[in-house]
Amino acid sequence: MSAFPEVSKIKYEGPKSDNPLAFRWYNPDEVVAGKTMKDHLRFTVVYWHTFRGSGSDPFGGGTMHRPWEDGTDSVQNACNRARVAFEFFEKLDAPFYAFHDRDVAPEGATLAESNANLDAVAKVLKEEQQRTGVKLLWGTANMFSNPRFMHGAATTCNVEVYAYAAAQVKKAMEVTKELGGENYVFWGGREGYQCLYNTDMKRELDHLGRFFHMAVDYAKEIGFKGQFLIEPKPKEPTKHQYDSDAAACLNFLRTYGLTDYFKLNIETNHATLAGHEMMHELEYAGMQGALGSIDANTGDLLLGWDTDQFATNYYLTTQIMLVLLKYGLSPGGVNFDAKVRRESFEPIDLFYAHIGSMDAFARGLKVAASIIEDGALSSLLSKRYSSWDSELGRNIESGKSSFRDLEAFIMPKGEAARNQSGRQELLENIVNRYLDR
Ligand code: XUL
Ligand code: CO
Repeated sequence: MSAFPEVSKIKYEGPKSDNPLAFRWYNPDEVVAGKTMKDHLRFTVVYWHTFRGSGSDPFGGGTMHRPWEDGTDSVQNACNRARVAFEFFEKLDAPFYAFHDRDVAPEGATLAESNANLDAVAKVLKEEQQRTGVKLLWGTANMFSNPRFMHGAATTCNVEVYAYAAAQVKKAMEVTKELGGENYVFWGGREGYQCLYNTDMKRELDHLGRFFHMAVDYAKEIGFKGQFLIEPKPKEPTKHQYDSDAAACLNFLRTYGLTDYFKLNIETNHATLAGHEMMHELEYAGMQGALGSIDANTGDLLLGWDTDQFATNYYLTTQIMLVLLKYGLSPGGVNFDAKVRRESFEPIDLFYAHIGSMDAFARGLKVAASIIEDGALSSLLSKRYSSWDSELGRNIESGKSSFRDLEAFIMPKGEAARNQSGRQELLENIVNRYLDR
């Protein structure tokens, strides 16, 4: 029985279409900058918001109308929900999905029971993957909802909780491998602190480093070839998350000798919570060869928390695609870690939300590709640094110059050459011009 009988497979109809259940920009097989849109964007639906989101907020309970739910936390309901999820992925033409272990299967009374539940649902997920061709972008473990993780998981003060977390990740990695997951994500959950009086930060970070090394060792042992990703976020639920931003994550990975094994999964709303533009976080990760994947969403300027909204702003998606085209994304994807508003409670709203954001990214891709192809920004950028293309610049960049050499160069001149304009407004106008096309 269909859960979405009023929706057939979403198709591309072009920018003039006013059909809300059609793509206006996302045309999967259209080639842009040498690759199909489908291969550039690798759109991914998240299980947690889309199929487990209740619409609750700190002021009120769930609002979502999900007629396929039977109201129980049974494995049977979870298996049925999995079939509904794949009907959604298929109709939306989304090539990937992503999940936490506890989104897809209910937690049992013991770890063994939880593992058995996960295996039972994973069997259905595998069947559905084979039936539809939809693939798993990444798996992860939820180590933040259960009260046992109140002090964290890999940074907890309770060594038995640490052992539990290790066993949970071990299982989540096995299931991710079994389902052909192309990546495995670690979002810090409750890895951070609320109060420094009760926190041994050095000891907690050492434990986190050990945890990741054990994950790397276990991946080698079972032959899991997926990319490990860390997802930065500065706060929420803790007041200070250890994986605060791309720079903090890379510093951590370098300190603990983990840079060869991890890349970053950059999320828009996490970037802005950290006081950065998404473009900054992407560029910072990209320039160090550590851009792995993105969690595509957006925050609200007027709300100071992680609202996880669907991104519909072309300016934002153009900026994101400018960086993704520069560094590439595979084996990562554009993962919609986004939820419909609690007032948008009907199943059809899930389609509107995803279609709109897929279109926004497809449009951003096309605009960014034209900007890059025409060198519209890069010509002014290289001009801005052209003084470094001189002998003086080359000597500094190649490490040949000393303070004495630079003094000997500049002293006879008495003053440095005149600066040139940064042309910021012109560049912003150029981006708008491409968006107008
Ligand atoms: C939380 C968040 C998570 C991760 C996966 O802010 O973004 O959903 O993406 O654990
Ligand atoms: Co996320």
